[in-house]
Amino acid sequence: MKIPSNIITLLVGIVITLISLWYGQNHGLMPVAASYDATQVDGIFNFMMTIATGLFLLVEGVLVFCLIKFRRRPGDQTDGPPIEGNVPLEILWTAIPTVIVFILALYSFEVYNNMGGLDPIISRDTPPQQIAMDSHNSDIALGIGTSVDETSGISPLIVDVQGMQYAWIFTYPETGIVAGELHVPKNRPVQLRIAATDVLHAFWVPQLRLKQDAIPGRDAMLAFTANLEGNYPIVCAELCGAYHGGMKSTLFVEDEETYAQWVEANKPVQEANLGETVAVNPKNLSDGQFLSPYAQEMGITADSLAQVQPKAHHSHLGHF
Ligand SMILES: [Cu+2]
Repeated sequence: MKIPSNIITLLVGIVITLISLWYGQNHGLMPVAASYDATQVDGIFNFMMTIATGLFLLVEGVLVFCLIKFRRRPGDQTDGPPIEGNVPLEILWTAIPTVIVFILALYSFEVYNNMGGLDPIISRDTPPQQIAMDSHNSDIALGIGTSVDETSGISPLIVDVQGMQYAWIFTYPETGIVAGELHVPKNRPVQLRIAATDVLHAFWVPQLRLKQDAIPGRDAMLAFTANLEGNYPIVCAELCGAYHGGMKSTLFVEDEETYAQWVEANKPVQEANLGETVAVNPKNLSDGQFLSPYAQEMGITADSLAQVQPKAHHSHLGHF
């Protein structure tokens, strides 16, 4: 019994579709998604992967099939049949990619808009003069703004990000912290104001699916709400000089408590009532006050310091 060829074509089509749908969700090419935005980006990536898998199987399948089916038999010296053009086929294989590209364009625009790509402005909680300052030298705002899902009434954590040869510097206007690592609490909207001091850099966190050029003299922003605790690499993704490859940092997404502890441990010293002065005369401080900024990271409190070798540093300072 011979199975009709259109039935075989249908079955092959179903198998290719099923394999494509499965592989589109199980390609394993992406790192974990640490934000809702990242999940949306994965949606479009998986969709493109599904289409690409189907096309690959179709094109390679036909190729391999034809290689075997239409191979030259022994003793066959004839030419192949002269086939010239096929208008319906031309129309079909122009129309299908056109439709696919249109769907992808609409889908990606939708995702970009959802992420805040059309609205990369600093949130309304920022004082107006700050907004004016941020946009004074740019006609078009760059980056990804706060998305609709992120404007949930929680004031965003604003961090100034400076790219320089060869490091990232993170300044927190809220607490005055300056750090070489980026710490953010989970589920709180974050707005990064990104700039560069020397040459082009690019701020990239694969797990957030976000990348933004850092441009000297021009501000850009990236907004996101991380929803998965963990440590993620921050990579400079723009060749910026000899040590570009070493321009790496880490994004720490932490729970509220861990983040609060980090803020407490890294707050500038003047927060501890040492006044606004840049230089503090240590003679006016008790032992505990003098040593606590240095001992804090070791988990030693001012009280326990006071019990160890009282007046120790005064005796040393007496020589100056
Ligand atoms: Cu760089």
